Amino acid sequence: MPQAPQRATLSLSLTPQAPLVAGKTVSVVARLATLKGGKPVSFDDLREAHTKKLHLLIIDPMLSDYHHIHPAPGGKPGEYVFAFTPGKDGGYRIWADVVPRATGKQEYVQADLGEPEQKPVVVDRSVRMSAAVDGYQFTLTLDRPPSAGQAVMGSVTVSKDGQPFTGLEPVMGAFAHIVAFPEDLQSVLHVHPMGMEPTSVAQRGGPTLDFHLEPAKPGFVKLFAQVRSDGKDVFAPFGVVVK
Ligand SMILES: [Cu+2]
Repeated sequence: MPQAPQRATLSLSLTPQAPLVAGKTVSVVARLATLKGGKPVSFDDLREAHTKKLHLLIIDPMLSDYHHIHPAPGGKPGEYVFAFTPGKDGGYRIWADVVPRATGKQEYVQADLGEPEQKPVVVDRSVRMSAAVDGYQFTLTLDRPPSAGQAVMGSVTVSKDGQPFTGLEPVMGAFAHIVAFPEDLQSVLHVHPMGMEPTSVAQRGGPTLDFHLEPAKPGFVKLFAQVRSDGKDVFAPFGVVVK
């Protein structure tokens, strides 16, 4: 069972170099620092997790435009830069998924990018247990109706042209990454399939990826499964309601 993330010990600030406009790429400077004392946090202060030291999990308030980005170090200690092309106008919420050397524990550091939405946000709360993306069909199954504070076993099955797909390529040291966003955007969950993780780029996975999920609160949760095939990342969206 994945360990519950640690309370944040770091702060994250984000400075887009231009206003966010849907479809337009903007350069963003991110700064990581310790909450106590504001000391810059550089890559040397972070441990690698899933082949990267800093994963940014990015979502819009309508839970429809998810990005997973790995910034490069910037010019100053604790500074990082990345290019971001929003699919939507308005603001985004970002979590830095990191393991500080100081604690050795995974934590999610939250910050907002761009202007928060002025008008009330309408989230599509429909339950979606299947998705068709880029010619792949994805099916999500859960071993029980999800309820708050209880672990649920999930599996995502991938097929192509009606056949089970077994050509999933390793992506960030796993055959898939599942990220869950509760609709209140106060937390995030990043989990990986159970079982053997790929040890070489030549290995292939699928069709079924099993994982654990322990939603903390009741309400609507948007899930994204990220897999890689033919060198291209594919993101499959699902929607579940936690009791
Ligand atoms: Cu990542």
